[in-house]
Amino acid sequence: MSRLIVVSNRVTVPERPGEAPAGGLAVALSAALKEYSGFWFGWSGATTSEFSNRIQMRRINDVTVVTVDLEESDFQEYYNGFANGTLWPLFHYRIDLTAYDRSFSEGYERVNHRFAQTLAPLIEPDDLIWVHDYHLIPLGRELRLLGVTNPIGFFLHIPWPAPQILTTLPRHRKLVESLFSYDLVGFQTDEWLWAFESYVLGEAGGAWAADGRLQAFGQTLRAQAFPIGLDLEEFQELARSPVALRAFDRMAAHSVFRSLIVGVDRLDYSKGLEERLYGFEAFLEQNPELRREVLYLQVAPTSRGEVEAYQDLRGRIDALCGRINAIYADMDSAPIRYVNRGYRRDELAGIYRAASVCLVTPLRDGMNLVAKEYVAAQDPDDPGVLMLSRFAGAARQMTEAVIVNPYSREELADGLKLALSMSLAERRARYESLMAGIRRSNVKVWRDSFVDALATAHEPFLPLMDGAGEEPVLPRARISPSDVSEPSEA
Ligand code: ADQ
Repeated sequence: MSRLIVVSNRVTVPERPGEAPAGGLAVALSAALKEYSGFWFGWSGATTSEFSNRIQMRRINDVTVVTVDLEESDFQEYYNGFANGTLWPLFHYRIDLTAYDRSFSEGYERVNHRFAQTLAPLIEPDDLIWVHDYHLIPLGRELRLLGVTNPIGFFLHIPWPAPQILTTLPRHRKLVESLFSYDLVGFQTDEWLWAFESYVLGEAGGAWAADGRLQAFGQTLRAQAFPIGLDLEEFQELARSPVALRAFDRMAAHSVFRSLIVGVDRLDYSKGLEERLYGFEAFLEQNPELRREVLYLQVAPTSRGEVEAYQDLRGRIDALCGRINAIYADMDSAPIRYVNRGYRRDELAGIYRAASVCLVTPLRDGMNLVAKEYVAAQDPDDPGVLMLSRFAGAARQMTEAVIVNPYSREELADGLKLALSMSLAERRARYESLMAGIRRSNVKVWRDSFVDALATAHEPFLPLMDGAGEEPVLPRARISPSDVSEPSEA
């Protein structure tokens, strides 16, 4: 069997089961890598004053990880800058928060080049290479330029924006062109896939090839949706652990005679936390008889705290929670408990199980694994209700949740009331269908279907010759440029 090399910005394998890695990508990848030989390559999380190609190799919890440090200026321009200050807001439809600085994109290109230089010597002829997420879009092209001819796939964990949004990026064409160095490009849902196809066909002058591949920029690729799932067995095991049971008991004791409503998110503007709080406030306003009957626990650890938009958001959330509690609290109770820290995954499992309702209401989200974790942690005999934004990728699969528009506080308030008053029979019926979907589309299915598709999407390269027909100038092109009409850059 081929080795699988997974590449992502950060490499964060939990040292022990239950420990919280930093976000959905890490959770999914450490689960995916356990059954393959190969390694996980990426940034160590440390910065140095000067870049060096020196790698660190370790084996953590059955996964081999190979890491490299970043130079301080790379970290600012690539990570805080282009990845989290430009691409993240842009891909989540927040052009009002997007930084369009040129130096950021230069840092982004530089780090992708350095990653490729460090990784290329570690690649063996039969390896499959799987690159993850918006930090590393140009990595495939950089590897190709260094002569890597292995199958290389790319998976985007976040949404792909509509062309009208993407074209606000000055070098959008270059970014999309670099994706065509991959054999396979995967998205979470059909919606993000269609947005990508729409750019390629409408903006880049691309076309469909007869075999269903997309062609543009003198190259072809296969694009497909691969919805990410949970490692269900692992998560259910965590939910039965003593740590989870203790967390469950603590939450149950704290919400006696009250229904626990829970939200678990990174403190990120894409997660719709402010809108959710306004919705909860509307619910309290409209349902005075229920004010003492509910406790809303929002767990939201600081994320990307060095980026200004995140600092501003934190200030607004603090103020909003304080204001709502000041209005609706009594001497012995307050409706909101806001916790600005993360919890271990096993503790979260216990908290989910104690909650009658989970609010997952992002304004835009690639998938959202919290929605799936909440359902997986429920007691089948007395399950809670998932309230889910229609703008989360998960809403395309989890149609039996209470689906809401997070921009409407009335809809949030009505949805919450519906969820809290739902009959046991209906909760069970919805839970059964949701669980069937989670079982069907788990993380192993996601991983294996991507890896299989990558192996078959790979095509031998036809070297593209320069004008004189001597040296191959771009050894990766698979179709002649004359097959594709390319409009000039706008
Ligand atoms: P994230 O934006 O990080 O991931 P999500 O899918 O919800 O979002 O994953 C979060 C993971 O981190 C979950 O496993 C959750 O348990 C954990 N987590 C979240 N908040 C936490 C908290 N407050 N304390 C402790 N743990 C917490 C990105 C994309 C998503 C996509 C994933 C995976 O933005 O859309 O679903 O990658 O592809």
